[in-house]
Amino acid sequence: ENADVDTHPTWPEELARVYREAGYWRGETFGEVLRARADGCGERVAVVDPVSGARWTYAELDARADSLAAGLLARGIGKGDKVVVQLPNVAEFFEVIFALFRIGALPVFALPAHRFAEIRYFCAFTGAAAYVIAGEHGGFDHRTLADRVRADVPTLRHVLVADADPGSHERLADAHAAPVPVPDPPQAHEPAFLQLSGGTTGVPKLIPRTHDDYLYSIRASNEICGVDEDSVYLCALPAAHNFPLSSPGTLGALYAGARVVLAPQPAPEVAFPLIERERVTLTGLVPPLALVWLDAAAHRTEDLGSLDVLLVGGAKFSEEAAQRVRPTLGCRLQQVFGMAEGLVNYTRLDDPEETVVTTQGRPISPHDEVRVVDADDNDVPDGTDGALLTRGPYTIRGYWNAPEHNAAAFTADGFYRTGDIVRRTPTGHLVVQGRAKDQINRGGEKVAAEEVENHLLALPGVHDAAVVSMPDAYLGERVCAYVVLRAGVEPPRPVQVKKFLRERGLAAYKIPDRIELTDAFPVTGIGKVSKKELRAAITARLHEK
Ligand code: J2J
Repeated sequence: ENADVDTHPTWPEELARVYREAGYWRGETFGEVLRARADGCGERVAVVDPVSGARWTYAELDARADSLAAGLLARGIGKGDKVVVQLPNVAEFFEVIFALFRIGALPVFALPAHRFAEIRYFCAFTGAAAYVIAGEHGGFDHRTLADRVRADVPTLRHVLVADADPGSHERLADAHAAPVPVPDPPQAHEPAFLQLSGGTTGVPKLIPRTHDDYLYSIRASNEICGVDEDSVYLCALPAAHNFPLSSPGTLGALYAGARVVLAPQPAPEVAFPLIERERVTLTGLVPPLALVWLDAAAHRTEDLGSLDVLLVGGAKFSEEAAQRVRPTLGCRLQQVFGMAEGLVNYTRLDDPEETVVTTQGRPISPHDEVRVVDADDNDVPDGTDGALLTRGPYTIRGYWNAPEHNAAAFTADGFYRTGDIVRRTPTGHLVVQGRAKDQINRGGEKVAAEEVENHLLALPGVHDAAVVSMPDAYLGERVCAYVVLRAGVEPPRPVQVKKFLRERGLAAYKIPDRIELTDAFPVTGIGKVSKKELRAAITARLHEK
């Protein structure tokens, strides 16, 4: 599984030229952007971390990125190396990623919820040279996990811990050194990092995003969401996720010379006081959290008057909930339908209210090509449901080192098959109608059915497994696993199955919420497991009660 060479398809040269000439790709890198802000507005506060009390200015963040870059180079980490970054919402996240951007090493963005199964895979698959963690987080000791991964992955030479007690590893704070010139700085057309795909396959796919393409999406997002140097962005979702990172997210705020405030948790008890104290102007939430905020706003007393824009995306936001945003939170709503692979759609701040509450927005760029097609890839008329295909100036042409999967996930002419079923309105806005990919969207957290099925098949006594979504009033969907046992096997209790998966090191959000034992799976006409029937069966069962 460990590839020696980095490969992935990229944009054809004639289109790359169009994107450059349109001014989308400006040949600028993230490291240079931070330097320019440090030069232009160095004394302004860039990052606020209420847990550590850090309030880093642009000049400080810039200096920290430089000294960490020097320390990483001294440890033999340099251009093209991969570094798995698994940090919660702490200021160090930014010094780490900007240090890596500066030396041209690629952060691999893990989520705090990931465990041994995911982290070991990211490290092994990318041949990661280092892994950056926060000692303990959410009651879990990442240092111990790092020990296990290190024993398993020979390329992993460094574990850096952003915490006072690094255990058997090295303290991130000790990895800073006197700044040195970077020998071989990255170029803007090269990948800046590997982002995680929501995934539909047995193992997660990695997404190479270039400085050029990502900076374009961020700059354009800032314009669409009204982000300027006076904005204050509250990062309430996990910072490494593509939505809070780039839509317009923390990187949008930093691009604008604005301020990022890091919420250690998205709960209203934590986030509302931060909004009041730091005069937050915009933030992004997944629909279940938006619901919690809407309910909490009725009884909490904090002044949320500074909040101007709430972005909601990652999963479908219901029209009823969308209608409550303005009256309840006193701010404007922007729906955002995006994906780590690229394409991001926003409702516009000047769209009619009807459009804002009933659609998931329209693409960022005039150069985003969007097709809505039937099963034979023929375009369907506006207003008709179809599969969404897209290509454009910030949508990848292929996953990192995944040629076989790329052949299925992209058309021959480079359109990404999003797996989303949408309808296009006459104004070009998209309404998400469903999904044709084998994935569960658990309140914005994506679970690849096949990945969970593979883990279930490792449980002794399991003959077959099929993982499907089941409806849920709060999360939209939850994860249901149907399991067929071998003949004569004593049926396990659901808690035993869940415990088995946890012990294998699967992230908590992927552990099935419900386990259904069955004798056989319904099959389709061509003999495949009919997930449609399984979804219908579990939905009916839930309604029985
Ligand atoms: C329905 N489904 C949605 C929405 C994403 C901004 C916002 C979100 C993401 C993200 C992102 C949806 N309504 N409003 O990267 O920059 C589902 C679709 C999509 C998948 C992508 C961003 N917004 N989705 O969620 O890579 O199925 O990115 O293809 O995690 O989430 O998931 P992900």
